[in-house]
Formats: sequence, C-alpha cells, structure tokens
Amino acid sequence: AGELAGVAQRAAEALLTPTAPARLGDVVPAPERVTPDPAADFTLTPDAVIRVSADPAALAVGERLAALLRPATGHPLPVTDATAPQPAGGIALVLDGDAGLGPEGYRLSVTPHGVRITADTATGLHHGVQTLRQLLPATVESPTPVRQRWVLPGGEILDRPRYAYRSAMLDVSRHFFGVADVLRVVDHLARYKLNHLHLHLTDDQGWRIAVDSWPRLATVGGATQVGGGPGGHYTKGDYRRIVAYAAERGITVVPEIDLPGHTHAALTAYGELSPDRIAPPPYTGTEVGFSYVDPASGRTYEFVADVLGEIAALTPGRFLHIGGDEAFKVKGAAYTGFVERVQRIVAGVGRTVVGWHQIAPAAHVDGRVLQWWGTDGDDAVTAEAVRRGARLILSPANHAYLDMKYAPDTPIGHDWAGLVDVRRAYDWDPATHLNGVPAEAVLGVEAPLWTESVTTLTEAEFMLFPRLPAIAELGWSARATHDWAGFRQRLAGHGERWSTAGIAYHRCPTVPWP
Ligand code: TNX
Repeated sequence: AGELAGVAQRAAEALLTPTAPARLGDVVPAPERVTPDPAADFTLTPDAVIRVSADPAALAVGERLAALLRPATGHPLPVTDATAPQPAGGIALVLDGDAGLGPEGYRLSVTPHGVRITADTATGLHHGVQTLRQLLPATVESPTPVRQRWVLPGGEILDRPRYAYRSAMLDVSRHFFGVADVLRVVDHLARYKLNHLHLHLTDDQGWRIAVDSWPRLATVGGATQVGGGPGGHYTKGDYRRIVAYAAERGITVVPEIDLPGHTHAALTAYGELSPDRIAPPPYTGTEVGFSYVDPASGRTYEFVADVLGEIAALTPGRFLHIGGDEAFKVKGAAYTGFVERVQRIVAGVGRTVVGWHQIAPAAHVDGRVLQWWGTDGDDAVTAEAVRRGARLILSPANHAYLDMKYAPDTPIGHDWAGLVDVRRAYDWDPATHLNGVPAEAVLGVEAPLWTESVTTLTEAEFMLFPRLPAIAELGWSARATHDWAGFRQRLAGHGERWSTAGIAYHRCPTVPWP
C-alpha cells in the first residue's frame, strides 16, 4: 500500500506545473566555479534517501539536511550511512579526506540520478548543503508541506572560501537577546556560509555572561539594558549551548569582553574596579566613552584574569576579543600599558587576541588581530601595527555596519557613518580597502550589529537582510565573481525564501525583488 501511495503521489506531482528550476549559478555567496548541464536536472522524489559517509559529524550534517527538507517536501528522507546499498535518486554526502577542497570547500554534482556532495570535512559538507538548499525552489523554506516538483538544476559546482574569517557580530549588551534568538541568528549565518559569530557580551548597559568568580557582574551588571528594560544574561549552560549549536554549523563563537572602556555595567556590580571605588547606578542611555576600569589598580588585572580565564574555559575557539574601543578617558601610556597587560593575559590562557583597531599602538603579540571599523581607508597607525605583524578583520562602518540606516526613512538605526544600502554593503574590496595594508594581512570580514536601537529579533533580521548576504559574499566569493548587476539578480530570488521562512527583510529599491 505504501508503494502504491508513492506511485500515486509521483503521478500527482508530475501533473503539477513544473516551476522553473533555479539556475545552477543562482547561489549566494557566488560559488568559485559553476558548470551547468541543462540536460541533467534532478527531481527529489518521495522515496529519496540521504546516504552519508560513516562519520558522526557527517551523519549530523545529513540529519540536519533531512530536517531542512522534510517540512516543505513532506518526504520521509531517511538518513543512512554509506554501508547501505546506494538507492536510485538520492542525495549522497561523501567525506573524502583526499578531495583536495580544503577545510571548508565542497563539490556538488547534480545528475538525473541524484545529488552528490563531496568534501574533505564535515564543515565542507555543511556548506554544500546550504548550496543544495538554495538550488531547490524557494518553497523549500516553508514550515508546512507544499505540493511542488522538487527540481534541482543539473551540473557541477566547485566551491571554496576566499577568506578564513567570515563573521557577524551581535551586540547583546545594549539590548539582550535570549538563547533562542541567538540560535536563529546562527542559522542565518550558516545559510550564507559565515564561520564566526562575535558576541559583544559586555558594555555600559549590561554584562551578559555569568562569571563564577565575580557573580554580581551578571546578576547586578546584567539587570537592565538601553531604555531600562529587564536585560538578562547567559548562564554558562546557555553560553555552552550557543557554542555547541554554532559549532555544529561550522561556526566559531568569538566572545568579547570590552575593556578598559564600555565597562559601566561591571562598575555597577563592583565599585572596587572604578577609579573612585564607588559603584555607580545602572546606565540605560546610549552615550559612549565615559566609563573605564582603573588601569592603575592591581585588582583590575585580577578581575581581567579571572573573567578571561573563565571565558576561555567555556570557549573552544582560538579567539578572545578584548574590545579596546572608545576608552577616551584612558589615554597614552596608561592605555597601551593596559592593553599590553591584557594581551599577555589572553596569551596566558592560550588564546589569540582580537581587539578593535584602537589597540593598534600597543606592542605586538603573536597572532594578534585588529578589527578595523573606520570609515576612511587611510589609517597609518593600523597600517604600522600590520607591519609589526598584526592581521586584520575588516568592518568598515560605512559599508559593513548593520546598525546604519538603509535610507533616511529607515525607522531604526544610526547614520553617523552614513547610510548603508545593500549596494554600499557590497561594493568594496577587503583586499585593497586600507592603504598600506597588503592583501595577505586581511584575515577576513565581519558585519557588526550594534543594538542601541534594535530591540527585537524581528528588528535585528530587518537590519541583517539583505545586507548580511552582501558581506558574506565579500568574505566567501573569489573577487573575479564580484559583480553588482549579477549579485542583485541572485539576491532578488532570496526575498521569497526569507518571506517563506518568516523573515521580515528590507526591500531595498535597488534590488529587483519579485
Ligand atoms: C561605535 S564601533 C561603537 C559602539 C557603538 C557603535 C554604534 C565600536 C567599536 N564602538 O560602541 O555601539 O559605534 O554604531
């Protein structure tokens, strides 16, 4: 009876108006090499099986692929390991350590007989799955079954990233975002093949991570936010959940403890860190640059070592971000001396330091990374730090800041770095953006979302879409693929995907949304 039902369903599907398949190159970020074969389209039928190399991480990718496809297709899509006989018409995820595609690359081939994704690593398979998802009709994003022929365009894609660091930042301090919201943001990053999530965990308005050795940081320092709402913080268990969920999707969490400025929330919890030793009342406004921990007090460095030690123990990734921005009241040698001491503490816990580019004047330490957020490509101090060995993450505020307004009438966001429409987000080159910085010094790109004016997940998504995919493409795609005319066409097709997935996005007038 099951078999008959399958036959009947296939007959019914054949009668459906076939939607034009996506074209093989219609993928964001643009793949390195696309070889279409119009004679080789494949239709995913109800009897399809997902066959995966017998490896736990690869099998987990297979299970997530099945979970992505089941709701809209209604197909059972059982996941089996590679020892099962190869069924006709299925999807194969093949782990091949000799594929030569690097730590994140993949090869995807579509023939009338099935889809095969090959990669050296489970992360590569995961990226290939994101491409596969985009090659199905937009209705695949539906949370409920859709009557539809699930056609994939035939041919082969070979794909690898341009940069090793591709990231977005979420400021959970100015407004707190709970674990469920953060996991959904992780899903958005995964969709566009980003591989880092920078969490801005502390600032003047809130301290968002539990620290056992200084418990009031979270309980007192986390109790409010911009505008005076209740705020909140992550328990260590919450944070571990975020780290694990991200890791399953090829994403490394980069935690930021912003020092020595942007520390008002910490001072409300521990007055002893303040230059006057008095704990101030909470701050719920949006000014910057007024607070600092006392760089002349030994207690401050005990605090930093305790906090960074606990954060490092929770964080498997190699990077710890120490902030360093806008510490206007800690000047000259007091500032560089503080940063150098904190850089040594980070090295002491076995991690690589990242800081906003204001830390450039401090001495070099092995591997250090500066995150450049300026708006003018002439920055002699940052270029000099690069000559001394620093590498760069590029987040130019006038291109990559997701809290900038799209247009004068955007209801939320800032405009101190100008308006950032999707074209402005897309039209720059990380390799040549900063004068005096060689292309090899660029580790990658990051799109930060500051949340002074962003209060809900829906508002965050409105600021992310469609600019996050633009920055993701700068990070992933070879420069040779860079082309605004082509990008706006490919991006346009994603509007329907986002709507179907319940994501409210900004309909930039420069993109031909359907
Ligand atoms: C500057 S960029 C800041 C943040 C603000 C942001 C608002 C940077 C490292 N610091 O504290 O939230 O501008 O756009």
